[in-house]
Amino acid sequence: MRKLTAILSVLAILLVGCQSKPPSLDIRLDSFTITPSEFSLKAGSTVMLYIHNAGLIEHDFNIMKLGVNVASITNHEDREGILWAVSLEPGEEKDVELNVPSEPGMYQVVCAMPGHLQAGMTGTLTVLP
Ligand SMILES: [Cu+2]
Repeated sequence: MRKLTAILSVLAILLVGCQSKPPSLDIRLDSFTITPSEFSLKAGSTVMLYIHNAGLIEHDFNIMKLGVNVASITNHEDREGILWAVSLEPGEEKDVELNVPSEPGMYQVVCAMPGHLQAGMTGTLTVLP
């Protein structure tokens, strides 16, 4: 019985350990899609994003500032409306920590490489209160 108690204690510690890890989200970039194109995260939380560029060309993943909805991005260097960005070479995978904005709302997500937004690389991050 004592042994069982010991095993259960270890399991409990392991479970607590798991719960303290931030939630994660898989994001796949391809030519020319962002999957999932719509996702929701809790305001002010920390989330691990596992981002994979499955395409044969460079892509990036940008969260636009709240209220900035771009119809087109023609200049990759124009970073003014971008809140958070990561870029990936073909085949590259990155684990990155995202501090979700504290202001709830709909944030546009885009690939800012020339022409990619127009080709369909756009999505929506809903920040939940
Ligand atoms: Cu792209």
